[in-house]
Amino acid sequence: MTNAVAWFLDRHVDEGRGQSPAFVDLHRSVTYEQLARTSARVAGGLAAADVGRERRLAMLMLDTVDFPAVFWGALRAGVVPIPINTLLPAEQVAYILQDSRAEALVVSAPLLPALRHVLARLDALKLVLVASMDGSPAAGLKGNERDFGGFVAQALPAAIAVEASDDEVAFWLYSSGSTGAPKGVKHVHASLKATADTYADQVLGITRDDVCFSAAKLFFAYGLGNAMTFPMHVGACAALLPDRPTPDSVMATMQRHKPTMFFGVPTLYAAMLANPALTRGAGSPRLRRCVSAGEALPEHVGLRWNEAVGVHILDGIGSTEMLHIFVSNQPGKIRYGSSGIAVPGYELRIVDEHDRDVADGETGELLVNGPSAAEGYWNQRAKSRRTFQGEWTRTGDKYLRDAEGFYRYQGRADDMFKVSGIWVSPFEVEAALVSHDAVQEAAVIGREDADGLVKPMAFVVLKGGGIAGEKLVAELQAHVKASAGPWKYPRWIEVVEDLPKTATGKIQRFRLRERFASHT
Ligand code: 3UK
Repeated sequence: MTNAVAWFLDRHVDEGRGQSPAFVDLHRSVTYEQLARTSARVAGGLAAADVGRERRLAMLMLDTVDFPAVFWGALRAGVVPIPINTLLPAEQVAYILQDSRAEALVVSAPLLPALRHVLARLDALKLVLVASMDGSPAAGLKGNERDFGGFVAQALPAAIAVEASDDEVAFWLYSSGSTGAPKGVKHVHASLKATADTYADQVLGITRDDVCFSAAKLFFAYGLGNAMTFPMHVGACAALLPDRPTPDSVMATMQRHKPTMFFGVPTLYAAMLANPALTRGAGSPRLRRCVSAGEALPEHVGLRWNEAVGVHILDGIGSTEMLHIFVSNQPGKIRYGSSGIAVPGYELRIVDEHDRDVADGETGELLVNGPSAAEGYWNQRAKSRRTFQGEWTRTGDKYLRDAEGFYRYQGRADDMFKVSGIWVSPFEVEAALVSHDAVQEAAVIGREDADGLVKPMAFVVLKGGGIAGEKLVAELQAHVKASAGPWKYPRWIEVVEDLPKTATGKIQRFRLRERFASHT
């Protein structure tokens, strides 16, 4: 194989499917041929702007038809796109831009105002393109900012895609680790097709007639497969929703585009079940597959969804490091409350602390061997060596294999946890809390809410040993939302006199966790 753009995009045009719809969003739709053309112009424009091969292009983009145009345009030119979580505070986006030394940035217009103040200090950044939501010229641009649509219209299309080997790094995704700073995960060209050949073909059974809708956004590895590479693998279509995925916005999208495949996170499934407007098919009479990933799907959510909607949810575990799902429930082979079995093409081991395989029913760390493992972390040699050990990738997840051979999630090997499918590092929330004047010390754990879904809970020691009124609690929550990220705020805050610590002063979060019925 060569450059991944040849398989996912150009092949469809060459084989006469150029007029098939590829993506549709709230304002626009594009065919495979239009996407091929636009991406060729993006590639030509990048070359003209002297953003060279192997240089990085950051994408802070909401889900619109421009997203695939930028991603494939970059690959066509050999430029490395880096989709970034659009929910991150500006400082964290700045960290990623700096760490990756991105030379170009494409930013969705609604996200620009909050980001502007950090852009000036990024020396490597020489091209800032602003994409409106509907393709009209972006308004109110300042300094060297350029309208993305204008950039595309003026660019000369690149004649051909650059040659790339299967093993060449194609794109990066940033993943947050337990020590806070996110790590650039480098993925090669062949990995995109590997996830499509394994999970999309053999678990989902995707076909050209499918319409994919992922509530999880394209900037996540999960969304990138669900709503971009999987449909493009077979010449199918994806419906994109740039807005926040609430039960209402998701159901409206289901009714409008009648997808056959829907991808969400457990929190969203639970919220939709709580919505009285939920009907069979969740608004789409053609719905045939529902997928959940990002965190464990509580058994009762799966069962209730199947009863109400009439379609099973396939829970599966994936990671940014493995690009997509490698253990999954499969049509006709579902155990709710488990992550399922190995996806064809992937091998699994569960090992103890000496890397010896454990017996069925015993808990250990899950290791995975498969074709889509990342090449490593950018500029993080020690972490790369710890995670990518020869053919095996360490997941950092505790699992057991039950008597039937199904893999059951038992929590993280570290203190990290997931909220709405997105990583939360307790360190990061604690740092945000102690940056508030009233807080002396803080410890954060994941705690299950009434639906069995994990949310942050904080234990804080106040300066001067005070107690927290409702006003202070609300203030601390707003403070964390603004400085760490909106999904990271503690839903519960308990004031304590001191925190449990080891002799060396490390907070013993497990002692706090023991007080709550959470397995994380
Ligand atoms: C946890 C799960 C239990 C687990 C992802 C699908 O979530 C994805 O990638 P991330 O890098 O996080 C990876 C970690 O998330 N996890 C994910 N799915 C499940 N835990 N049950 C699940 N079903 O700790 C894992 O190590 O954000 C999901 C596809 C691609 C992805 N990148």
